[in-house]
Amino acid sequence: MRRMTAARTASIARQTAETDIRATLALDGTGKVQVATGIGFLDHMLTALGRHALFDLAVEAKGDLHIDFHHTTEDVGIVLGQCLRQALGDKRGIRRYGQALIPMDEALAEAAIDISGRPFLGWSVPFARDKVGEMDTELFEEFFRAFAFNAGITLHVTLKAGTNAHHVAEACFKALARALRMAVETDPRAPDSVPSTKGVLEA
Ligand SMILES: [Mn+2]
Repeated sequence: MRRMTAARTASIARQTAETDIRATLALDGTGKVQVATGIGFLDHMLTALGRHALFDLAVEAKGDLHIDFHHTTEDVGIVLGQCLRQALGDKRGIRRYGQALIPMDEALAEAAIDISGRPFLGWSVPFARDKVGEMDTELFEEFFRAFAFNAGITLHVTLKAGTNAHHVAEACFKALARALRMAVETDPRAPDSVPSTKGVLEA
């Protein structure tokens, strides 16, 4: 069966002493997003991620926010990464590579992805402020790393310009979204092959 018609979806529930998270992901969606993590700004970012990747995405997280937002942010990244890996299956027919350069007012962020099976995060995104809303800006790197490592992708995020922390974070999530959208798309020239000279992309 060609990937165009296969259901590229995932559903994962993960519970620890720190967080309880349920997520569903459909790669070939329409950008329908329903998220409730208890962290307003993270909900805003995940909404942008799903919308601009044209994923259907649902996330419900209950975390130990009385401590801080670290566990919940990182664990949502873990679960979404696991969802991406599961939804991609053997990666047959995908474009594999994706990149996006996304402006948001004065901010300009670039994301480059290789759905390689080799987890890596290159993160060059300085923040001028420690917080955006109630969220520590250092947590964005934690989210992106958890996502990349659990998805099994190589991901580089580079800030080219920007001073406003809200714009910087949002440009990074939108760049991730558009790069993902490109990388997971079916390649019409090779819809039935795994895009690797090895013939295999590690699941
Ligand atoms: Mn915004």
